Amino acid sequence: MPQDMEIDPEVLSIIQRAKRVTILTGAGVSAESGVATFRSYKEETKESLWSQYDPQKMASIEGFLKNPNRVWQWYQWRRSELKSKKPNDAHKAIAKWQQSKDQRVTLITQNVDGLHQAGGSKDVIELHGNIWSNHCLQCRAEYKGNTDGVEDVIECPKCGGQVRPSVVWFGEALPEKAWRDAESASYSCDVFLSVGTSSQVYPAAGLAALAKSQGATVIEVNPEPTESSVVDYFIVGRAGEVLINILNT
Ligand code: BJW
Ligand code: ZN
Repeated sequence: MPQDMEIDPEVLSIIQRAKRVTILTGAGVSAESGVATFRSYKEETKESLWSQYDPQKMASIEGFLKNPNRVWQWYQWRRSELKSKKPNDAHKAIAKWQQSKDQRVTLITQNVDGLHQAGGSKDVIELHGNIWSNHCLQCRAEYKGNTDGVEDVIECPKCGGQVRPSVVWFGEALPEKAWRDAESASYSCDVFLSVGTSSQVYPAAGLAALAKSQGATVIEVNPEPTESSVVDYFIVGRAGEVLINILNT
C-alpha cells in the first residue's frame, strides 16, 4: 500500500469520530522492524518462528521442564536478534496517536519485544509478558541480574529454582492486571483496531468480540485475511503505512 493511498473515507470517519480507541497489536507490527512473526504470511512463511521451531517445545512449561537449557538458549538467541531492532513507523504512529488530546487511545500488545515502549508508547498493556524480563519458576521472584551471554539456565539466588523468561507460554494464564485492563479497554471503546495479528491465539483474539458486543466498530489492519470473524472493516496493508495514513489524514 503506497504511503499516499487513501483509506476508505467511511472507515476514516469512524476512526476520527471515536472518543475511545483501543488498539491490539501482534507480531505483524514488528515485522517491518525485521522481527520474525510466529505464523507469517506468504513469502515470509519460511522465516516465521513456528515454521522452524515447535511451539510445544519452545513455548510451554512442559517444553521448558523437559529441556530448560534448550528453551533458555532459544530465548537468548531471540534476545540477541532483537538487540539491533528499532521501532518502525507503526510503533511511532501509535505512540503519537496516544498523545492525542481529542481521543483516548489505549494500547494492548501481544508482543514481548518492547518495541512499542522504545517507540515512545507509555502504559502499554503487555498481554504475553516481556522477553527482557526473567523470573523464578518456583518462587516467582523477578531475576534482575544481567543475563547477557548466559548460555545455561540460571539458579534463582533466593530459592535455587530455575530462572525463566517472563513471557506467557501456551497453557499459562495471562498476567492478571494486564488482562483486566485489556478487557476494560475493550469493553469501553468506540473503535477496536486490531493490527498485525493472525487472531489465532486466545484469549487475546477474543477481545475484538468483547468490544463488538458492547457496540464498538472492529477494524483490522493486515496484509492478509485473518481468522477473525467479528471484523466490520478490513484495511489491507502493512501496519506502518496504514497507521501513518490514518494519522495524517
Ligand atoms: C503484518 C505485517 C505487516 C505480517 N503489517 N501485519 C480457545 C479459547 C481460549 C484458549 C485457547 C483456545 N484454544 C486453544 C487455547 C489455548 C491457547 C491458544 O490460543 N492456542 C491457539 C494457538 C489455538 N492459548 C493459551 O494457551 C493462552 N493461555 C490460556 O489460554 O490460558 C488458560 C488458563 C487460564 C487460567 C489458568 C491457566 C491457564 C496463552 C497464550 C500464550 C501465547 N504465547 C505466545 C508466545 C509468547 C512468548 C514468545 O514470544 O516466545 O505469544 S505464542 C505467539 O502467538 C506469541 C504471540 O503473542 C501470539 C500471537 O501471535 P500474533 O501476534 O498474532 O502473530 P502471528 O505470527 O500469528 O501473526 C502475525 C500477523 O501479522 C499475520 O496475520 C500476518 O499476516 C501479519 N503481518 N507482516 C501488518 N507488515
Ligand atoms: Zn526462586
